[in-house]
Amino acid sequence: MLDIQKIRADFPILNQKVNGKPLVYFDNGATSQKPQVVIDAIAKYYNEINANIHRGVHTLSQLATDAYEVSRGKIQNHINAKHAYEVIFTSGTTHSINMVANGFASLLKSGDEVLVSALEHHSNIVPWQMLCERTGAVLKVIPMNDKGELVMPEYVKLLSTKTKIVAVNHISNALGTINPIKYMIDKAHEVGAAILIDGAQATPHLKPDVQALGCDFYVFSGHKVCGPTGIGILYGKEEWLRKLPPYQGGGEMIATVTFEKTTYADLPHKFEAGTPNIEGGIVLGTAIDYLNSIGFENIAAYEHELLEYATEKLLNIEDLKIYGTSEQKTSVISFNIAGIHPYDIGTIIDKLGIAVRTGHHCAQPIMDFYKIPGTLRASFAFYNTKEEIDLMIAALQKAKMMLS
Ligand code: 7TS
Repeated sequence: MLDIQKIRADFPILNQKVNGKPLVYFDNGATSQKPQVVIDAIAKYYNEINANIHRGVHTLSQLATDAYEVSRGKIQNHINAKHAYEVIFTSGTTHSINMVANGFASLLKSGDEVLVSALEHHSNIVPWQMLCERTGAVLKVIPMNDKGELVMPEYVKLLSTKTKIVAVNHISNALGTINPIKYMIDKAHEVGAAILIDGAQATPHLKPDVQALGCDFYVFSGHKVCGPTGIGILYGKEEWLRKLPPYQGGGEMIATVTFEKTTYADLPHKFEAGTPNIEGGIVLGTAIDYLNSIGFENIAAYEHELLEYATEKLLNIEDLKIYGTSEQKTSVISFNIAGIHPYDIGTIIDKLGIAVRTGHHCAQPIMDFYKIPGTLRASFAFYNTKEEIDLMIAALQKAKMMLS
């Protein structure tokens, strides 16, 4: 059992009032709030060890380098990567996906196929479209059903020896669907395709085991797991990271440079050109430690309780429809009230202190599927409470009265 009040005390922002009302922060899918240990670790880095890494012999540079590499090791342990050098620091999920898609440009030819799913965030669609435009490869889409689940028999039918890479999210940001990724990874490998898992929405809720999953790439963002913005992870299997060309050229990614030829540094540095987000990399390790101290099993169990509680309460509101009713679902609820634009409701409940996201959630194809302009999305974290859900329900009732 989690002591939620004790956990809430770790997050100074949660004590705030917004528009004169206590803040109810239900936009965790967009970004998580930060605990004091993370905020302190940022200050500590700049107060005590700020220096560039991997280049100085001086003490501060060594301290910063050590802290950065210790953090890489923490991420390695957390996701159970075989080697620390399979963990590449990036600026976030979007950057990680672009790095892989860009690398595949050297491996694809006209007529090859790339599979994405109907449930993807734009950042797991657009880089693959760009890759297809560059190479003449064809983008194919794994369809979804009304419940917001991917249709596995259709996925299997789409796979062939033409499929070179599959890119699918672990959890949908717009609907909360948890996809059967282990099955999808195994099926991709049966036809010799690589597979990238977008873990941006999964990593706040569960601990992925990349070796047990067997995925070729797993990517996520620091800011959604209680870490800072501007830092993220690209996990890649060693064989793939060796095969892919570097994304950017510059300092720290080279072994030797002459005007005739450059040879690249070994992993992970081959993919980490330039001065990275040093503080972000170090503090991501602090954030992961914090989440592990709470425990992902506890987080999942408690968030599931919040999901069930909120789902039941929301469905009591007349004319309210929930989008995304998969059996396997995380604590994300997308919904609309008939005849009222989600933006109007979002604006009114913001005045009452409730922060939810409104719109297409960077997943326009999902909105097109349901033929709606967007939804309201409440996404819960382990520091939210049932009392906050009650406040949201009351605010929605009020908004509905005002707008209908
Ligand atoms: N993939 C998924 C599944 C996401 O949910 C997001 C961000 C991204 C990729 C991109 O992550 P970034 O950190 O590189 O921006 N999702 C959301 C969201 O649902 N609301 O705001 C951002």
